[in-house]
Amino acid sequence: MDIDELGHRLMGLIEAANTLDALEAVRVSALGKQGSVSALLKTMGGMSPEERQTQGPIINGLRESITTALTAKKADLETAELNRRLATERVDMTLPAPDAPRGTIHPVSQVMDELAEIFADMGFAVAEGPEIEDDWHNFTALNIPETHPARAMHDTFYFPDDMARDGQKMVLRTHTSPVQIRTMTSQEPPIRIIAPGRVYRSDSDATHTPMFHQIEGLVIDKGIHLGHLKWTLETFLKAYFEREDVVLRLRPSYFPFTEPSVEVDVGYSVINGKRVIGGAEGWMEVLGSGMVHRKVIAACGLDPDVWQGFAFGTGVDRLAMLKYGMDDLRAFFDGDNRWLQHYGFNALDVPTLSGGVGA
Ligand code: 2NL
Repeated sequence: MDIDELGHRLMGLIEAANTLDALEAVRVSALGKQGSVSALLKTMGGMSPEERQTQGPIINGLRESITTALTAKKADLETAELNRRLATERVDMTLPAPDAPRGTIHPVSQVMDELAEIFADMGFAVAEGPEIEDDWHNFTALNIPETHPARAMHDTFYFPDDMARDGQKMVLRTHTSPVQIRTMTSQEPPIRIIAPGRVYRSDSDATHTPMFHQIEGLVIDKGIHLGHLKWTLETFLKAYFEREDVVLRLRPSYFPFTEPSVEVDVGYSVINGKRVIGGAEGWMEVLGSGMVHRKVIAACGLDPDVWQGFAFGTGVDRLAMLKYGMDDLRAFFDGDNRWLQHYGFNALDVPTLSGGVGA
């Protein structure tokens, strides 16, 4: 077969190839190790100089034109393949996006948001403070005597002596009262605040964890009395449990920082063997409270003959359990995703009074 004829035949095969695989087979048959064009190129080694001068350009020309034709055909086939895929493989933009894995708002966070919302409606601001406190803010200013059992080593997490600040021993706060002390010493009354946050006690069993969440409330103004305390707590508990039939029972009690001190029970009914808040078949304790002790007001630099107030405190974790029906406190802090998916809240479920705080 002469070179011209080989050229025509290869050009025909290139033209006829209608897949990339077929084209590759043509390339190998021409330019591969055993290829027809490669064989021609090899013959040049045995030629006389004159023969090489005439045949060389023809053979190299053949190789170049075949290479060029292969490249062009390959580009054509690739374009055709792309066009075919563009025509057949469509993305349906109307399909819903796949669900992204979503976390939940922890019930403690949700309840704290609910409480902030309820108390904001009554004019209370949210106050925060350090979790590492000094002895004065956590105990002394609250009229808790040196000998009080709450100060005992087995109840309170104390920092080592060499971490004392201004001669004050440091502790992990055992309640959020020090936040209220800090507010009283830094702001002018009237004061209406709630102080939610983590607190710590050296305690651990089925119903006690070394860290738990507390919320305290404080009102300081002129002429404040127990009636204000009762109305505030009743309004709060009705809004929180989303029931009008919440009944309160106030019992005399004792706290060093309040006088008189009042323990607040809320009535429950038994429905299908379960305790439900509302009615008065039985009572459970939900809050501690009282009129702020004169000594506490004075310790904060205020005149107790001018300023009075009430305060209350309760456990956020327990409030959450009562409203949302969990029965094991320890699960609150395990970080078990199944528990969080079950009891947690949608991030967009922001509590509002108009929507029902726990909606
Ligand atoms: C309870 C009882 C209570 C307070 C907390 C308080 C704070 C200041 C002054 C006076 Cl700054 N009182 N807080 C008062 C009464 C009770 O908590 O059983 N907590 C779980």
